Amino acid sequence: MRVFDFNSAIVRTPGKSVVDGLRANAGPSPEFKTIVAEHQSYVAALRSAGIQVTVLEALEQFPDSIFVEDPALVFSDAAMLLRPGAPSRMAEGQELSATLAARFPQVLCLGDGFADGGDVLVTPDRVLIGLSARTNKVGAASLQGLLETIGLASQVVQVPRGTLHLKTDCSLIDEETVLATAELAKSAVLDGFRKLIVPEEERSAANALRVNDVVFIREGCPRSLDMLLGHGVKVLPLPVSEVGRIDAGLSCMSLRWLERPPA
Ligand code: CIR
Repeated sequence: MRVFDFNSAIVRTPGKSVVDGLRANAGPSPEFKTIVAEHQSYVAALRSAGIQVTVLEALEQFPDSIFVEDPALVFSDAAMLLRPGAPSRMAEGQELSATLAARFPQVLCLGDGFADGGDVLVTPDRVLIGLSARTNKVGAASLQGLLETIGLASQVVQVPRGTLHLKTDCSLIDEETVLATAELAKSAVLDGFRKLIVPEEERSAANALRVNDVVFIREGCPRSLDMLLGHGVKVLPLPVSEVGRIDAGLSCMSLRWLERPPA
């Protein structure tokens, strides 16, 4: 099985408060109706890729809670509740715990420090954990310990300064290839991978998402689209301009895993 083979996902419906989601830079606020439409096309795209999607209720008290990727990490054998580095997001994990407990054989909890799922890139031979403003050294070390308990090797890497998460700047396209910003590609973080580098004016295309045989990319990034098509993968452009206003993209709106049939 490939690390991007999935049959199950969890998403959360956006609440009206989503327009107050965290963002690093000032700019126009996102429009609620358009975020809802973007979320719906994302869910439809997951379903069209063969995923059974569980849609959780909106949580108005947590504006960023549609970005379910950050407070948890999921694998076939275990789910992990993380400790998001933004204070306003810290309690989002508790809101997921019953859902995860009902679906996974075990739910492990990060003990110390902070770690966001957006800083975690699962690759065939190791899990990369990015140090960022949201994931600190203690959290990364604690996460390495949890991963070890389920037999996964990991490596801690540095996210470029000013970049929200590791996966803001890169995504796994196939077992040997990553899509990345030039800034991340020139560091040693992705050594060993074939790198497809997005043009500077399409930086946000680096947060793509491989799901089974298709790669979701941000709509409106023609050069990145051509590069991926030239690489020989099936690509589905999706609208994310409004979630992009609150620093989000394609990976962050779901938790994805391969649920194995009972033995
Ligand atoms: C935040 O700043 O936490 C949200 N506004 C965006 C989170 C995006 N998460 C991700 O890419 N994994």
